[in-house]
Amino acid sequence: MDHPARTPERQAFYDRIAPGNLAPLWEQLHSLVTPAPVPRAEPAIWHYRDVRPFLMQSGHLISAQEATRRVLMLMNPGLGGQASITGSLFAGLQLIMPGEVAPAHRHTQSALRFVIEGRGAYTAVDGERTTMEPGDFIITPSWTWHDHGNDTQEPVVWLDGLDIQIVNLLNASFAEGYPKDTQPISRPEGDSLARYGNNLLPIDWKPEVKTSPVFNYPYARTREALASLAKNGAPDPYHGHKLRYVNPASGEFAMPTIATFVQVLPAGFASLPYRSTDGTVFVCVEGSGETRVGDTVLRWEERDIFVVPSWVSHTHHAAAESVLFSFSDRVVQEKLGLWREARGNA
Ligand code: GTQ
Repeated sequence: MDHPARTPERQAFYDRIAPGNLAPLWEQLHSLVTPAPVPRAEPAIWHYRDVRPFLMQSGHLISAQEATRRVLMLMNPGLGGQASITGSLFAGLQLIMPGEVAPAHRHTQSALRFVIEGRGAYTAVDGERTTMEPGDFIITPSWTWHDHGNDTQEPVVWLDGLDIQIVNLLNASFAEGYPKDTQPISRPEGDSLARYGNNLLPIDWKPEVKTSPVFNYPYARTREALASLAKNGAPDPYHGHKLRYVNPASGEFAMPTIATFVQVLPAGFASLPYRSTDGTVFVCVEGSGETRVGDTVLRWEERDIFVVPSWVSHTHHAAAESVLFSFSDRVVQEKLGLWREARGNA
């Protein structure tokens, strides 16, 4: 749709009103209110084998202590240097070297951690530590104290996903450091999972926050569920066998601002075209294959990270049996009544 002609008389008017902080909507209406999403984010992939050498170099360049968080941000090439992987979400790869601590702090941004390489590092959230294993999905809820540490002999790397752009859009960012590097531990490891993660809840417990009380969803359990699904029935033609991570106290997504998912695609499986309004970040946890995103083909293998922007039709093709973890802002869009999806070529 064209905007109306810009006659000299109209231009002179626009120039007269500009100093008064005014502008004509009719010059911009159709780029502001578009008939369908026009994401600036592009389909993109980060191959872990290419990124890992840079991550390890960063490990010698700066300590986790000095950096506070040693993270290489995944910069969507369409977003012009904005620290985002989609229009609304931040992603980065965080490295903790043996013996290091990433000092305790808290912020209103929520974070997810998806463990990519190494095992045995810990993250502590509000008085409880959890040991990180590859494929674990770990939550740092808004405004909770958190520090990370690595007492093992190997580097540990995880993918961070944060709602930084959402919080900043709303100008609701608060952050502060803890007076010490590590926070005191008040509960034994596994306490949250035991209390909240077994389809049981403490009798008098009432949730006080919107985030799941389970803060580590261990991969071993997730993988077992996926294996049973794959054995017990046919895959969905669009998603394969796909599950969402839930908050057991509410049945909602595990986090209030970031929706998380995991799916298994059988060997040789090719999904039908699908699109939705939530730009989505995928991690290949197991297997290999490719995802066609519009005209772009993204070929992935284990530990690769790729992004499908909002409303771009895509299909997955799994060469081997594959597991994909993913996250998006779907939970926000659903709460606001904005989320849409389309199956097939609709
Ligand atoms: O681990 O607390 O990737 O505060 C970005 C900001 C990680 C963290 C990030 C953060 C963190």
